[in-house]
Amino acid sequence: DARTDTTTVLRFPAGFRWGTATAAYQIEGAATEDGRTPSIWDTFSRTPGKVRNGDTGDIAADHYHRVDEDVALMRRLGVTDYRFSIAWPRVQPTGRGPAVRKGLDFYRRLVDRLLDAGIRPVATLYHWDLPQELEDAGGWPQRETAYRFAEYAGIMADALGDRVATWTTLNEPWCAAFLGYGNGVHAPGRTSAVASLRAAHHLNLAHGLAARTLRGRLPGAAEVSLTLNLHAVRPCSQAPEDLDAARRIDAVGNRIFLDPVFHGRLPEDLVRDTAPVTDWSFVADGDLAAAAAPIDSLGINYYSPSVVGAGTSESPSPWAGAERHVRFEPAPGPRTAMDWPVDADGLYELLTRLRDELPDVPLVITENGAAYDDYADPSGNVKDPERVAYLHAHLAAVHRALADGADVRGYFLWSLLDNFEWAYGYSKRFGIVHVDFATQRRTLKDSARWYAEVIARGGLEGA
Ligand code: GBH
Repeated sequence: DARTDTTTVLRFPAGFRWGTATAAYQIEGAATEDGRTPSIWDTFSRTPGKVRNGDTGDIAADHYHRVDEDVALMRRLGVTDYRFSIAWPRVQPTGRGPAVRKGLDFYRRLVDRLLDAGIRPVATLYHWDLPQELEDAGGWPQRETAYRFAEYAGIMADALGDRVATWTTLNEPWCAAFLGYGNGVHAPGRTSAVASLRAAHHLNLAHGLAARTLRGRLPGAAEVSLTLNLHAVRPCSQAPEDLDAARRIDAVGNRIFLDPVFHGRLPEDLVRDTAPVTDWSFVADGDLAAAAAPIDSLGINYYSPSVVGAGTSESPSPWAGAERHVRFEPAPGPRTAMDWPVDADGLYELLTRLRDELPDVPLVITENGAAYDDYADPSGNVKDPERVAYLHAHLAAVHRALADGADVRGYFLWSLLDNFEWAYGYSKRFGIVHVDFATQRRTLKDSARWYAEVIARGGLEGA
């Protein structure tokens, strides 16, 4: 028909990895089963006023008891890869000492089911659920936590290293440091600029120590990675003071991780900007070299860009002092249910920047997706047209970046399932599979069927 005549296919490279992503605390539930102890997110979500509607991850999407069903769903979608995270307090409840067998067994079972289904497991070691005991001992602002993390990484490499091909140390250390310890919107809910900078440094150190441990204990072909939520920062004008605002956010949002991890150094301008907060004397000799342990790829989570100019922002702030110099402007155009702007060009900008700055580092989109309300049509189909449009636009941006030389190896859609959306609880739905939390019934949304078609054809229908 006329439509097929005018439709071209934006084809992705052979071997491109098509995945979905989730995180342990957001889907597993079973918060007290089989020896799992509280993480900082259990404590935080049980503290009145921290999470919308008082929601917790106690049950979540009950994935702990529904592994077979959830892997079967992914098999229907045809994904090649599945990115999940391991709950540290399930495996090593106090953050120290020997592993709990039942905790390891759960992940062994998950990985076995994935391999049976022909789906490549991609494991993240830390997606924000620090064992509460380690927080009680000081949490990420203390360097001891980095050593504990490297030990836990070794436990997991020994337990699953023969079957998990890709290991990611940390998910979004920016959020862990600055939302957790800076503005307190995430667990553990502390509000201290110096604590957030110390946390960022110890997360970099933890990443590097864990990457070295993994490298030493995994088979040669295994891939070691890190996932960052890089901020696509745009100055609102080319005026020097607006450019300087963008530079500050780039320093404390992006280069604070990129420079240690890929170059073994701290950004000089960051050290200067944060002089009123800290002299960085918690950085010991050798830390930055340790943070720069070689890795095989960089994961990028992208949702929306930030437009900034000279001015001030509210406090408590996640920006470690930059809020006294930087104003965030509402970006124009449509928004998701999170009120985040829909702007696929930001993803293209990020990927081409990394192509230029880190030309030898393979890139993987480890999260991209959107929250929208869905609705059932009269025949019970779950409709989510805005999500399909969002995903289409962002995959087209990835395709454009590939065509322009960015080395993008895969795309993981956030998220497989509706889940516990952190401070928003269950009020925001990111899944391509609808979850009725009262019954735990899963129903594919239109976006899931659309994604399955994209994967099957190896690309997008263009205009
Ligand atoms: C990811 O976080 C998480 O990895 C995932 O668990 C989560 O469910 C998903 O995204 C959806 O939220 O803080 O001023 O810079 C993304 C967190 C949200 C952090 C947007 C940066 C921008 C506003 N990012 N946020 S600001």
